[in-house]
Amino acid sequence: MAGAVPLAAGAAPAPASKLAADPHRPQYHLLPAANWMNDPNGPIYWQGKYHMFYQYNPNGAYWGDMHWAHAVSEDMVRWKHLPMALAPTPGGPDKDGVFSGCAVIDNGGVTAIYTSVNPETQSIATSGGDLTVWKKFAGNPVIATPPAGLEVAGFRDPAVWKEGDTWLMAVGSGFRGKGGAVLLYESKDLRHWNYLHPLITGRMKTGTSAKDPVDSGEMWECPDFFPLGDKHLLIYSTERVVKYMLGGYADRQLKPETLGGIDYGSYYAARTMTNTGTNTGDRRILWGWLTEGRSAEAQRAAGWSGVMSLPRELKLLGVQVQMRPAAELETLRGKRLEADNVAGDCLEIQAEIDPGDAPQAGLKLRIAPDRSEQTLVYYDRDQRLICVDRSQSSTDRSADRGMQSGPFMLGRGEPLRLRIFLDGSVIEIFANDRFCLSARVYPAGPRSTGVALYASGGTAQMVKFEAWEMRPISPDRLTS
Ligand code: DQQ
Repeated sequence: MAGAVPLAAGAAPAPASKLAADPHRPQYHLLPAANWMNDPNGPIYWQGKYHMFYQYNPNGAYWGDMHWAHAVSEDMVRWKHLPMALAPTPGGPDKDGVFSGCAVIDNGGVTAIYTSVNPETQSIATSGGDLTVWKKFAGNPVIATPPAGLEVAGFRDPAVWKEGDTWLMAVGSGFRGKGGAVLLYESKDLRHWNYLHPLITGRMKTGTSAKDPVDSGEMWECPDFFPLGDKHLLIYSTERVVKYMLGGYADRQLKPETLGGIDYGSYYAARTMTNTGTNTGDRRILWGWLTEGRSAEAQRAAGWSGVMSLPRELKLLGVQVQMRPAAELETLRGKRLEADNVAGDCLEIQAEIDPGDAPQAGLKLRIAPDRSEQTLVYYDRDQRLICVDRSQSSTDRSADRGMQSGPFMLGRGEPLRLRIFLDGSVIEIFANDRFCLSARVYPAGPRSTGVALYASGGTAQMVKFEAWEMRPISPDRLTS
């Protein structure tokens, strides 16, 4: 895909051979052939294929000049890059960037709804067939200003769905000094929109004001809103994490009952799609941007930045949001590894651990033969957390070393069930189908690939353990 996009003058592309040899570059996650990517945009199942668009900078491995890049897949796992879908139009409302948004099926084709900048307004573009040719609507922007009388902290990242014959749009927003919000619009034709009211307004903690309203929670980015079981789920990104509200939906307002985290690690700007029309049932699939954990200089030097998460299936179990890796990922499993001989950086691991009397129990990953590097993933019984300790993940001091953690509690007698995907610098962790944390680590040693049980302060027991080598998704992924 990057090959189809001219690089900006002066930008030197990282040679494909360098990228291919980079041990930190994932092998079975979707990412562009080079350069920067961030948010998933408009994932959609259309005419028998899954299409993924995402924020992309063709000029290098840094954020800027936002485009919508495009990839297609038959199974949500193996991807083929296609030419750039949407680029800024000089002199147009999106001249300074085609920011995040969604895609819906309408009128025999696909309509993308996205944010144009500057200023932030909402625009649309239409396509059909293989979705490689897009036409921007001549009347863009379709929403030219935030609602009259509202002083908003931001106005972007539309999510659109249909109720009966009415289209609804949720726009990420918020109010300075108060909190984030999702603004709700309605339309009959995707072109003319009426503002209704906030779908939901958040209340920020007092005294948290920051320069950037996203850091303080005064601005919610990338909302997505949909039915899940007999409830509705809102996901939104703020304060560098993806949160959710689960509740009822009445009078076109969300009545939240439960709040939670979608992922407590290096994961942002999540967005979902349905599998409606596939032969695998009507599933709700979540995608997110795996952010980097190393310096901007290190990213530029590497020539790439950002990775798409693995597809995650969401379900409602009682009042619990269940999150599981999509079953299609099992088709990537290669050689099965014996428990006493597991090593690698391109693996799926399933471990069931009885923490016993150990206040901390889990796994050590990416262990160096001389123990100079290792990453700990464990349940902390007393603190009721799942933690990823990256303090010894890399001897390279430019890599993030911070602890990552999120709230989690095992029931009485419930074992810790970890499902972990290792892929270069990516560690995607699923615990007991109800907790996720995606971490990025950059071990410097080529042989930092060991895996072992971890327990501290007591004795834990491995009840079950299975692991597989994972196959790279496409030999052309690195250069196409
Ligand atoms: N990224 C996009 C915005 C969005 C942010 C710009 C979230 O539309 O708010 O690249 O990562």
